[in-house]
Amino acid sequence: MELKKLEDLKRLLKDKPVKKLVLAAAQDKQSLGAVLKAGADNIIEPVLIGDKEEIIKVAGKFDYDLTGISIIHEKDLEKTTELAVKMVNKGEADVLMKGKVGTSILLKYVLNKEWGLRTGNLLSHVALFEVNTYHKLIAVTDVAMNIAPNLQDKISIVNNSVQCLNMLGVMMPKVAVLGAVEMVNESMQATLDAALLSKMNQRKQIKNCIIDGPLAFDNAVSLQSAKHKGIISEVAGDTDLLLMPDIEVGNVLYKSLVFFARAKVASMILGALSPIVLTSRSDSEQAKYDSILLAAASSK
Ligand code: COD
Repeated sequence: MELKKLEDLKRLLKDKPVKKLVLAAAQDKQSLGAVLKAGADNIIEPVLIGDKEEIIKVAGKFDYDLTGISIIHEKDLEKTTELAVKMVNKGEADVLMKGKVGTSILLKYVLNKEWGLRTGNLLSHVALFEVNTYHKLIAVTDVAMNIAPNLQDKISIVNNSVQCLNMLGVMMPKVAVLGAVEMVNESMQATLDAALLSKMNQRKQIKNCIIDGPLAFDNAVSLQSAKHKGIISEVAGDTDLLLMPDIEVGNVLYKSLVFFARAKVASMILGALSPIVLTSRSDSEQAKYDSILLAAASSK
C-alpha cells in the first residue's frame, strides 16, 4: 500500500483497540493540545503526568477541555519522567510521549536497565514526511537518537524502520542508504557501509526490503537525476526510507524539510517495549498530533 498523506494513517486505526498514551511533563501547550485533540478524535486515551497547577493553567489559557482527563500530579521533571516510563513498563499505559522535558532526560529513563523500556534491540528514531514535491510519504532514520551508528547499528536501524513501515502496509520498502556520492569511496565510511548493507540485502541477511546505496540524496528521490548519472537502481526515485549516515546529516535534513520545504512530519522512537512519541521542542502541534497518529497506526 502506498501512503501519500499523514492523514492516510487514520485508515489504519480501524479495528485497532484505542491505546492509552501517557504524556510526561504535560504542562506544554503544543504537546497538551495535540494529545487532547488525539483523545477527542479517539486515536488514543490520554493520561497526563506533570505539574497539575501548570497543566490547568495552560489548558485555561488556550481553552483546552480537561473534562474527564486523568491527571497525575508530580512537580519534579525527572520524577515525572520516571513515573511515566514506569507506567508503560508495568503495562499501565501503551504509548509514552515526551512533553516539556529534554530529549536526553527522557531517553536516559527509557534506557534504564531495571524499569526502562529496553527490549534488547537497538532503539532508533524514525521520521515520516509528507513533502509536496514527492509522490508518497518518505521515512528518514535516524535523525534524533543514535549519534554515529556503526554498520551493526545501521542494520538494526533499518530493521526497526522496515518493521514500522510493514505495520503501515508498506510491505517491501525501498531503502536508500545515503552518501555524499553514489560511488564507493574508501575515505567515506558512509559509502562503505552503504555498499555492505546493499550486498547483505541481496544475500537476504537483511530481509523484507530492497536496499540500494550508496546513493546521493538527488538519486534517492529523483529518477531523472539517477538516469542523468547513469545509475540503474530499483530504489532511485522511489525511495520509501532514507538511511542517514549520522545524526547531524539526519537532523539537518529533518529541519530543512520542515523549515524550507514546509513538509509535514510525524516521528517516534522504535525498538522499545512501547512506541515512544518523541518530537522536537520546535515541532508544531500538528506534528505532535501526527506523531501520536503514527505511534497508534504502527502498533498492534
Ligand atoms: N538503543 C538501545 N540501548 C542503547 C541505545 C540505543 N539506541 N543507546 C544507548 N543504549 C544503552 C547502552 O547500550 C548502554 O547500556 C546505556 O544505554 C547507556 O549508553 P550510553 O552511555 O552510550 O548512552 P547515554 O546515556 O550516554 O546516551 C544515550 C542517548 C540516547 C541519550 C544518546 O545517544 C544521545 O544523547 N542521543 C542523542 C539524543 C539527542 O540529543 N537528540 C536530539 C536531537 S533532536
